[in-house]
Amino acid sequence: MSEKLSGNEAIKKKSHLLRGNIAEELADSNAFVSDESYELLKFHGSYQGYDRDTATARKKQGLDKSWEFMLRLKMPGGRLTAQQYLALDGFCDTHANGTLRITTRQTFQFHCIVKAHLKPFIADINRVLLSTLGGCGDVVRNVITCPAPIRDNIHAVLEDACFTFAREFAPKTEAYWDIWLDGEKMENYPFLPSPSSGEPLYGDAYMPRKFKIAIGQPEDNCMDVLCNDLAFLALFNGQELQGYNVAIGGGLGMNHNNPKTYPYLAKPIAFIKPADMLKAGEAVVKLQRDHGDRSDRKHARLKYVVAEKGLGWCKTVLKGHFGATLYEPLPVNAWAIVDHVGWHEQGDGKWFLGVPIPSGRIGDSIHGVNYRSALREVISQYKMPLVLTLDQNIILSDIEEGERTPIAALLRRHGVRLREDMTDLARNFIACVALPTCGKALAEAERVQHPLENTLQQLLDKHGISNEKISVRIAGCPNGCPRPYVGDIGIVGRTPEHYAIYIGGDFEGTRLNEKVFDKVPFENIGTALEPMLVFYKANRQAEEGFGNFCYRYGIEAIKKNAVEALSANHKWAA
Ligand code: SRM
Ligand code: SF4
Repeated sequence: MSEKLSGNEAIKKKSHLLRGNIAEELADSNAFVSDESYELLKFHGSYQGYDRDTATARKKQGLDKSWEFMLRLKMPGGRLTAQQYLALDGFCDTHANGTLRITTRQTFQFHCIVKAHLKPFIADINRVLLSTLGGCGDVVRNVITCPAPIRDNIHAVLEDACFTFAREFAPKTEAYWDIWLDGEKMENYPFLPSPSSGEPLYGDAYMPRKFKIAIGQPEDNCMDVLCNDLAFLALFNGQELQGYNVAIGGGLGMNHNNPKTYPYLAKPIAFIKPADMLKAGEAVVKLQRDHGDRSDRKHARLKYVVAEKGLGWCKTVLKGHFGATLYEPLPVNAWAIVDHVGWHEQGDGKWFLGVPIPSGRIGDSIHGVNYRSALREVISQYKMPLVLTLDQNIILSDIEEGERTPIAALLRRHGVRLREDMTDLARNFIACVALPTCGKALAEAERVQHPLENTLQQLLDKHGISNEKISVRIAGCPNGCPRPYVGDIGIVGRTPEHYAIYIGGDFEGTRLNEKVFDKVPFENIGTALEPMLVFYKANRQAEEGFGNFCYRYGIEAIKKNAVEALSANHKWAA
């Protein structure tokens, strides 16, 4: 580790707890902010970007980029009320591009906000008791957990743990209220602590990098718990919580062609008793706060500490902070994912409905479907509590038996496909935002989900495997936002209109997949996958998923077979 700190460390340290020059720059006449404020704004929930669709044409005309901001809420466990949703629905017209975007970490993003609207937008969000503080930046990000509104002790425990962490690890700086609300402080904030004049846990340099926490259970790994820096795996005996297996060091970001960066799944390090959960969480945050690499942001996540220093070393440091016994992790035999989309009983006589939203984009006239109007109408009428899922969908809860038919009819009237109207492939398809708003995108993702899904579905139909449960995740770049490295099939942007293809992860999210092809043109993705799917159909065992089959058979063997089957005309298959 070099001694020289990265530029971001100096920016954080001299910012007076995230204040910097943000207030002054919000008031000036520029359409953009400085590099320093760009970094600090992330902690407040916003990224500055520009419209990548128009950038080249504007440059040719001698015009500046069309600057815009993204805003991300922090919404622990994805929970919100009908009133909050309806307020956000209105704000996306007033301040953004007329859409709400559900993220892969259970919250909302808004896009295309001009600078003058940032402050009123954030103030509006706070006035409905939601927040953007810590949505991005080097802090504990949105804490995630199972979204299923099942009214039993298991789900109450998971939700309670999620809210506890969200409250404890929220940044405490007063700068947020001063900048966005002119010092006004909201009463009855559900998840935020009272602001204070210091940051007792983080200190003035905050964390070395983003830090992600998930609370899950092996019986339902719907949040890909092992992709987080800190994963709590709740272990129950019936409804009774026994304690948590703690796993550390998950993270997916990497760079193509830089083997020093890699995706990594969190490694189990200890079992702890229920009462020690918060103390254990704090110990892991302190481990990363003190030992994460602050000299190189590409090497700053906890995964590199775990991979390079080893679990034994990490455990010794944790013990120093923890002070109590860290037991050996308990064995976990079977992992599963429960589908929360569709109709489900809550356990209290009521129902919940998981509504599928392709790529999480809630707008109107999207491939002929009015998602936004549908949700606004149903939520206005029934006022049900809502939960966002980890795969970009939304759950309507507390539905009475007699309300089921009219609710389904209302949604279908706007063209919304319910679970029973869609294939397993469509159900298990995730795409990240990518172009035109994401500054990191090398290729399209969200905007090509629809045609790609159609191509792949036609392939499955052609080969008589239409009903296979195969997860497909497409990302515009290797950062891993739609978690492409833990699905059956990962498709990762490489250069404009070209993708790397990964296979051999498992549907349950416990194993990383591996790259088989590089720089495949978008129109050839189906061609590349076809021989593998044909081989799968011919050689799989009963009930064997595509990723598990590839892993059992050997990724190299699957690739070799595919290369032989493909025409020599395909350079990428050579
Ligand atoms: Fe992400 C950066 C979108 C979940 C790994 N991610 C970005 C940025 C902010 C681009 C940037 O840095 O300029 C993207 C904003 C695009 C836009 O226009 O809106 C972005 N990430 C997203 C979302 C919206 C994807 C989605 O389609 O839903 C997800 C928002 C999560 C949230 O609500 O907090 C999102 N990002 C993830 C996940 C998945 C997860 O956390 O479960 C990962 C992989 C896990 C991990 O953290 O390693 C992820 N995002 C990254 C990385 C790679 C980090 C690394 O360690 O290398 C970056 C780049 C970075 O941080 O430098 C990144
Ligand atoms: Fe952007 Fe890459 Fe994340 Fe997709 S995976 S949202 S392209 S950073």
